[in-house]
Amino acid sequence: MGTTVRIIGAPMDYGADRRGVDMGPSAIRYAGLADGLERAGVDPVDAGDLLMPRAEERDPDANQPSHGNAKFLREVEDICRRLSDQVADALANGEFPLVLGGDHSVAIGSMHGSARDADLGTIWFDAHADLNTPETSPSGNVHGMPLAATLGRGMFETTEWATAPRVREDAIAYVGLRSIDERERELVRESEMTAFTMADIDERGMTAVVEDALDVATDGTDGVHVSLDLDWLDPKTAPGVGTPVRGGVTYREAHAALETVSQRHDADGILRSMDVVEVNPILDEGNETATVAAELTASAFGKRIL
Ligand code: Z70
Ligand code: MN
Ligand code: MN
Ligand code: MN
Repeated sequence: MGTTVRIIGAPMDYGADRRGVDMGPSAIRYAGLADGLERAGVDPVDAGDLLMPRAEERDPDANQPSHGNAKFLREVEDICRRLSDQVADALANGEFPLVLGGDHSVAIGSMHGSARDADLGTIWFDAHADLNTPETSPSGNVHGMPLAATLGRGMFETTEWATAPRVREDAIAYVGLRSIDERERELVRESEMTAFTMADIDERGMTAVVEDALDVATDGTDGVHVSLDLDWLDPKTAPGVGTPVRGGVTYREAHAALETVSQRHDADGILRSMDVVEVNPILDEGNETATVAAELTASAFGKRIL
């Protein structure tokens, strides 16, 4: 019997400016996620989607004053609390939690759930650093803040997410950064995280960079969380995202990256949880981005060409 992968849909769009990422879980399923996982040799079980109120019914600015400009923070917290429980449940059942976003603020919940009983390493595949705090964010969008929330930075110091100490800052590796806000740059530089940018990938090649990222994420940890933001890819390959940034990774580099993760998992059993986020079907062309998302997920779980 192979690993059971519990698919948890988190159709959350409170963290982003553009409506549409709430349709991500549905689009990724429609693109053949379960089939791809079966072909990879794992057993998918679908837990369905978390229920969430529609953004139109809520006031984006109804935050505690202590949380500054972070829009819909109360809603994000409520959903991430429930998501954290689902992720922890899956792990307690011996299943692998696979979270489908939704915008990237869902990672606050998945990492919190995954780090309850383990020192967690993290690989963050993203064009963006997602390390803004409510103080530094230019947009107020929480999808630009999940790592800051998880690490309890700035105004997030007083939130419950700051009590996830087993997310190990020094075991977080970014891969593919290319769009960092001015004030966020300092936060990245001052952090204990390791940042591999697009320049590193150009210079050294994707597989060498991902091997290094895996070394960072596995050093002294019990397991690795992989967070895959589809805007990591070049917009020509993944046009259906809210914040496309040119100069992203290619289809082949992306597969090489997830295959490298999967090979390390085959050898050492390192993977613990994963999220696939920021697919926006409204902005997509023929569900291409969701299809790439489903294919890359299958690669992460061991699907091979031959
Ligand atoms: C910008 C901000 C972001 C994802 C865009 C953008 C952040 N740094 N994150 N798309 N997933 O508004 O904080
Ligand atoms: Mn992101
Ligand atoms: Mn991004
Ligand atoms: Mn803490």
